[in-house]
Amino acid sequence: MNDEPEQRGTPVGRRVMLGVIALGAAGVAAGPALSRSVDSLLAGLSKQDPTGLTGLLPDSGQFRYYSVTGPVKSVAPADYRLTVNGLVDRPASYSFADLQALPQHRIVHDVQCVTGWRVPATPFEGVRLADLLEAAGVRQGATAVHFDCFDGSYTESLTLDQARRDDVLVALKMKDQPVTHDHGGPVRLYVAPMYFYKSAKWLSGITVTPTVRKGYWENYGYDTDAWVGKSNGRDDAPTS
Ligand SMILES: Nc1nc2c(c(=O)[nH]1)N[C@H]1C(S)=C(S)[C@@H](COP(=O)(O)O)O[C@H]1N2
Ligand SMILES: [Mo]
Repeated sequence: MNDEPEQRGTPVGRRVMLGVIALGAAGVAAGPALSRSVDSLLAGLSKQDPTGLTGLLPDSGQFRYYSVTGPVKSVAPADYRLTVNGLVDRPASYSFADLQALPQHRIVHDVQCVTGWRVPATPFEGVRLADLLEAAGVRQGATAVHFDCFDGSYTESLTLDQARRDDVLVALKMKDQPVTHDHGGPVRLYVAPMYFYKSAKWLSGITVTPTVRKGYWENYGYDTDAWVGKSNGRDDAPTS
C-alpha cells in the first residue's frame, strides 16, 4: 500500500522513534507540531494501535482508530440517547430510532486528520445538525454549540454558523454501514469541511452556549476554527 522509502526495510519501531524525535524537535519551534505529536502519542493508548504512532506515518489512505481515553464502553443503538439542551426553547432527548426517523442526508467527502493522513471520498450519512437545532429553537444570545461524548472525556465545539452548515451531520452511518463502535458509533458528529478532530465520536450531548468553549484538543493548542488547509499552520490540499 505504502511505498515511501522509510517504509521499505526499516523496522516499525525505528521509524516510529525517528518520527517522534522529528516531531519533538519541530515542537520546540512550532506549537501546532507539538500538539500533533501529543495527538499521535495519545492515540497510541488505544488497543487497535498499540504502537500508537501510525498517525506519524505517511498517508496510506486508511482510517486510524483514535481515542483520548482507554477503552470506551459500548452502547447499543437501543440504549443510545442524544440530549439537546442549553440555550434552547425545547430541550430534547433523542433515541437512535428517533434520529433514524428524521430526514437523512449523505455526504461523500475526503477525511483529513491534522496529523496528516487522509482518506478519500468517504460517505457519511445522518441527520443535519441544523435540523436538530431548528427543532430545539435556538434562543437569543446563543453563538455556539458544544458537544459531549460518552467516553466521558472528549469534547468539541462549533460556532452556530458552522453548526448550521448543511455539511455538518449527526452521523448514523459511515461508509454506508452503521458507524462502528471504534469509529464512534452508534452516533458521531461529522464536520466535513474541517480536520477530523472536530468530528466527535460517541456523541452524547449537544449544548447551545453563549460563547465557544474550547474542545479537548483545542485546550492543547489545536485551532477551534479547523478548516482543512487553512488552520493549525497546515497547508493541506483542499478536500473535495
Ligand atoms: N470521542 C472522541 N472523538 C474523537 C477523537 C477522540 O479521541 N475521542 N479523536 C478525534 C480525532 S483527532 C480524529 S482524527 C478522529 C478519528 O476518527 P476515527 O477513529 O474514526 O478514525 O476522531 C476525532 N474524534
Ligand atoms: Mo486527528
